[in-house]
Amino acid sequence: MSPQVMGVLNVTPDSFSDGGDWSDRDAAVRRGREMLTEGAHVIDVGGESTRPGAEPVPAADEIARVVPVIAALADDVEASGARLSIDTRHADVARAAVDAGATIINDVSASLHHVAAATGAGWVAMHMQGTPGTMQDAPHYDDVVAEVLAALWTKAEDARAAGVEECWIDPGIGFGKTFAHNWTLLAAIDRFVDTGVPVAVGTSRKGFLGAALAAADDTESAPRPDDRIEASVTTALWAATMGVAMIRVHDVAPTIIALDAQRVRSDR
Ligand code: PMM
Repeated sequence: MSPQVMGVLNVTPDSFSDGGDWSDRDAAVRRGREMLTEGAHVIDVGGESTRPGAEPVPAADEIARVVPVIAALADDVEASGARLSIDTRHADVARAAVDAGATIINDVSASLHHVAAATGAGWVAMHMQGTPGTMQDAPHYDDVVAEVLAALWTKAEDARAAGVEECWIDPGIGFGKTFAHNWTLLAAIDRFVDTGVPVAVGTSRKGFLGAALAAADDTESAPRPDDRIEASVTTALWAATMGVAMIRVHDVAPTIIALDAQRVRSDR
């Protein structure tokens, strides 16, 4: 079965790829609707950049960015049978977003299961070593797959015990990970799938893809994030092949075309 596609909608001035593109409310709503027509299953609205070194945003500012966009998209999302998620680390933001119509908390801190339990929302527990401010200083693991897997398994168990009915795990590509860690996690993503907890993954436009493209081209300078689409789609297909159930992407249309082609091919 093809994975669900979660389209990224960052209502931020400073996200690494689409920062500033949708920080105007109307532009964000237009982009959300466009992703729905492209076939996105989930629209993931975020109001705080988590790129390495990003400054934290006060919860009130984050709420002011995301809630109007979620509220404006809620009817369209429901009409197309899709869902809204809130990408946040903050309980107040998660609650306000669920009140406005989000049904998934995409939790990059993997600490908000109590909000999911209290609201009945789904919960994505994403792994991060450290915080966005410091996570890329010197990420270290003895065994990155075993450690990330164990941490996420514990989070999923805690969530289930607290009454969360819909729980996802995500290895957090690029969050306190070297490029080598990212590749190792992707190569072993089937071990996460084997837990039986649905797996979400986000590789879209990330730095390790830029570095791989630069190396393949024998150049020092990585292509810009929006020139990493083919590499993003390739890793999305890999994840789908390995049984990942949700792929988080900036480029919804090419990802869905590639996933559809792969499904048709495997159905024959
Ligand atoms: N990556 C980013 C933000 N949120 N959420 C999940 N679940 N998984 C990810 O890999 C992930 C995420 C990176 O920032 P972006 O919004 O600029 O892509």
